[in-house]
Amino acid sequence: MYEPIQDAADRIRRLEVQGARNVAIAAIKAITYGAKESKAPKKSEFLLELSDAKNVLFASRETEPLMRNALRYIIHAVEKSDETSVKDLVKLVSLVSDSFLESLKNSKEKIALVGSKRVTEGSKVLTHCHSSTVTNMLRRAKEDGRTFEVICTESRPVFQGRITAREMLEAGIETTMFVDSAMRYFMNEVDLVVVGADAITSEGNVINKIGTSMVALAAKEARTPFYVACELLKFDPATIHGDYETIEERSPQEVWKDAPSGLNIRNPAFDVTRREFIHGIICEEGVVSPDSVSELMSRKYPWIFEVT
Ligand code: RUB
Repeated sequence: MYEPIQDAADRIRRLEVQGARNVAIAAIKAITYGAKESKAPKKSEFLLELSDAKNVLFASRETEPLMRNALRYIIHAVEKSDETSVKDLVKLVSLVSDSFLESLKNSKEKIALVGSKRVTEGSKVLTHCHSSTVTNMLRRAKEDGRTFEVICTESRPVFQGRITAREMLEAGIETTMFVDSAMRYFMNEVDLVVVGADAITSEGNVINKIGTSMVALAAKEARTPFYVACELLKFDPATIHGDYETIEERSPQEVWKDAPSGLNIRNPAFDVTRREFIHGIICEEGVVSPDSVSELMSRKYPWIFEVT
């Protein structure tokens, strides 16, 4: 949906659009829409508008480097273009946005192709929250003719696990859901854990829905392979320069609407899973070690270090 910037930012903030990939897609479409609506007379003013749009979208969710990388890439293309006519720059935004969206689609398919091979006949696969990359990969394994079961967590406090459960049932995959705290209880039955990611840091650590690091801990203790399926563009280049990825804290209302006054409630949206818990990152380059991500980024996406 191509919609105004503020509308897109509001929908992202309210989680009507959720998951890093969908957030990035909505933001890319919004900036394209914003560019088309621009009345800026000059390139410099057009760039200022793009920068304002970027700031509004960045603020909608803090822990989303894929969105940040995408928007910076698009704006950078305008900055470095020799074109001065705003009309032509609007066309450029559309062109660059479309090619970014296309590359996201290709990565998703490549991840499905590679990762689905890890889903073996008769296996049980556990996932946490809702990752469109993971559900696409599982659908692919089903389309390839394998029978397996998906086990998913609820993902408190806003139950994204229900989105996963619905999608898996629609794909004809046997699915079981349990409360987040039953994770260790079921882990011994599980053959494979696959989760998505919001961010990858320069150390190869992965940031994903709150609770992911506990899933990884339980998987390690039970010796269950733990994989992350995500495109490399979730890498945050700022982490190379020492910055920490900010972890978004959401409203306490999501946890308890009419909580007694005086009660402190914390509601972090994500946590960090250290690389030593991760068997592999399933990405568009194949199944890679978390240690190799920084190097892969410099080889495959060198621009990421220039557009920060
Ligand atoms: C969603 C979440 C997902 C990642 C990856 O959290 O943690 O695992 O964003 O998703 P939220 P995708 O619901 O708070 O956005 O693979 O679709 O990019």
